[in-house]
Amino acid sequence: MRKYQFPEGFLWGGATAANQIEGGFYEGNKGLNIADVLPGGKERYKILMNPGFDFKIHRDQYYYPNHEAIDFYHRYKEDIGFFAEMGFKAFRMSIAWTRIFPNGDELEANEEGLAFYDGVFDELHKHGIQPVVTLSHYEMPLHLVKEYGGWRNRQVVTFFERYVKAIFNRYKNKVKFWMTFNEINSSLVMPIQGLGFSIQKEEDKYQPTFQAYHHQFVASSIAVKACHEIIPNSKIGCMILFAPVYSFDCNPENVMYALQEEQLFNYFCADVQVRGEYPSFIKRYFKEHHIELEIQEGDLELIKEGTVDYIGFSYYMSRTEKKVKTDAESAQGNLIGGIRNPFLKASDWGWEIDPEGLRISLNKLYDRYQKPLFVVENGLGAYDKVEEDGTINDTYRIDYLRDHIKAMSEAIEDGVELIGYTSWGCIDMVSMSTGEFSKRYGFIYVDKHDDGSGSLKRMRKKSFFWYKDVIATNGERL
Ligand code: BGP
Repeated sequence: MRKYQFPEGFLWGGATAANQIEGGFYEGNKGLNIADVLPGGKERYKILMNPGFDFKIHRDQYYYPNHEAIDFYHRYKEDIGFFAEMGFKAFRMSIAWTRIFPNGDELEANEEGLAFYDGVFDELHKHGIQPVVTLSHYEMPLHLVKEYGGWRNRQVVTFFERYVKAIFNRYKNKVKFWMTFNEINSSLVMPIQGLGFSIQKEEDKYQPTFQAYHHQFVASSIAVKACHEIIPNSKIGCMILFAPVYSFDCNPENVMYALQEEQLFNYFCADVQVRGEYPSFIKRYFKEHHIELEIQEGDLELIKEGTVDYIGFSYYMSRTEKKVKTDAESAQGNLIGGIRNPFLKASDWGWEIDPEGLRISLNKLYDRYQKPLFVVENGLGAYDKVEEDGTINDTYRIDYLRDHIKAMSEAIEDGVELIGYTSWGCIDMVSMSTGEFSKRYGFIYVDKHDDGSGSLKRMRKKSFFWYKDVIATNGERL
């Protein structure tokens, strides 16, 4: 039986995002961000996928059903204690941009916000846990959305530069691992969260989206260069949602379609941030969709210089595609579309489960970029049940994670340089795509429910003890 081995110093841990765990909605002079005003429940899923949602109209109608999320803002010491008990080497979190610049366009940073994250980083270091920080995790300041139109407006590059330089200078002795925009490529299907605007008309889908992307690429390059200048030995990565695209069959038309989907969705953003230039395949796409970017003097040089040190990515599923498909064939629940794969089972939310797909993803990404990889999200959203005796037997989650960890070990054997694994949702939190609590990912159960009720009590699940053992044996005991 092959031993599943991982390199010494492998960064085992867990991942979260400010808007999904912190709460502290208005505390510490925090401003509202996009995630704060998206509704919970099924409404959210509709809005994320609905091109017609306009913040100018809806902005004050919705508030997160859970201003307190899981109240990490007040309970972070307790939660970090749990992560330390599991033996975490790394903890992925985001800094909420609006704790540091409540509106996003201020000149001075908000000291209360800076002080909060000082406390979190100090607590992590007390337990020997590396913070891995996402600069923007779907948490763009609402003011920049409403008053500037999100990333379509070039001025946002300046505001982002001010934000990242403030936090790099403040935390230069506390944080070594950074990443820029969470799942930057997801805006190709869900622009609201990443780019801060929604598509009102089909023809708006192209020019504004790719111009906004250009601004984000420039901003990412500025952040990478500033990070290296301010924090010696820092590692800053891009972060993409990666789902390998399978052709439904060996029909060359379907294979070509799958390749084009893979190029655009999986590689376009990463190519720019990793290779430092627009990929050749995008020229035809721009021509066919009448996209002409407004590129300022120096932008392309900046993008060339500001390439990332590693590729962080989320992996939940693969995607199966064919050129001509019917709605009836679609893979329900997969946020990124595609059709059902007859060889795969799906989660309760329709996300297809494909551990081999993670090995495929790692090989594809490493073959393409030959830079270190970091799996910064992977996990199973499920309905967990607290038994009479208080135990939570999430054996299904252990099975899911075990299979994905084995796939990572195989990929390392294949020659892939993999630096860490921060399982998504190491503690129960608000689901990004549905705003629900019932979609649980954590090793730690949080007593909070979709109707907002609950004591917020934390409880260890069966997977808590299993993952602790995985980390203690550096992945050998699965
Ligand atoms: C990713 C996001 C995370 C997380 C994850 C799980 O797209 O980066 O924020 O939420 O999806 O998604 P969900 O919470 O909808 O199950």
